[in-house]
Amino acid sequence: MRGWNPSDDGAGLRVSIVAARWNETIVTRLLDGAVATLHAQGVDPRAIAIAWVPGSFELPLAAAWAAGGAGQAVAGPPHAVVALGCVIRGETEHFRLVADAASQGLLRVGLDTGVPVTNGVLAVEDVAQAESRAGGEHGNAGAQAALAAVRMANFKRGRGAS
Ligand code: DLZ
Repeated sequence: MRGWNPSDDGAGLRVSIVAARWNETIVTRLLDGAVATLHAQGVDPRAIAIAWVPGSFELPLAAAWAAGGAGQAVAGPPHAVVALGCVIRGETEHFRLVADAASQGLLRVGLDTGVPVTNGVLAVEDVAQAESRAGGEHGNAGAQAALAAVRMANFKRGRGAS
């Protein structure tokens, strides 16, 4: 039996990030984590496009546009799209609707386009939980989504870890 691990090397990749403005302080930390990770993995800063959208509900459509090349800084469509958002439970069922729409929609964009779309959307009970996952004790979900994007892009282009 033979297995392989896609490379973590981001050289030559174009990555689009779509970020939701709702809970912007948290999402900015996710974005910082994602961008720092992409830089650390060797993605050219000029090949990273960032687009803000109103809320997490809008992320799937924005991801679909981004996957098609909208807003890309460097010529050519992205090899991967990273979606960032933060949905915090409120007093209504709207929380569940927004969180489910975002995750189901992002999955569908990836399946429909074949462009890897990674999910850095937090769905949490409160601000404390969000902070701990946006650079706190539970890491940074934006950084994790960015690394997943590099690995999935390399899976698709057939670059294995050495
Ligand atoms: C309306 C709404 C609510 C209640 N909560 C959040 C949230 O916690 N996180 C988030 O990203 N967006 C939220 N939104 C906004 C929706 O995502 C969307 O922008 C609006 O419903 C307009 O379509």
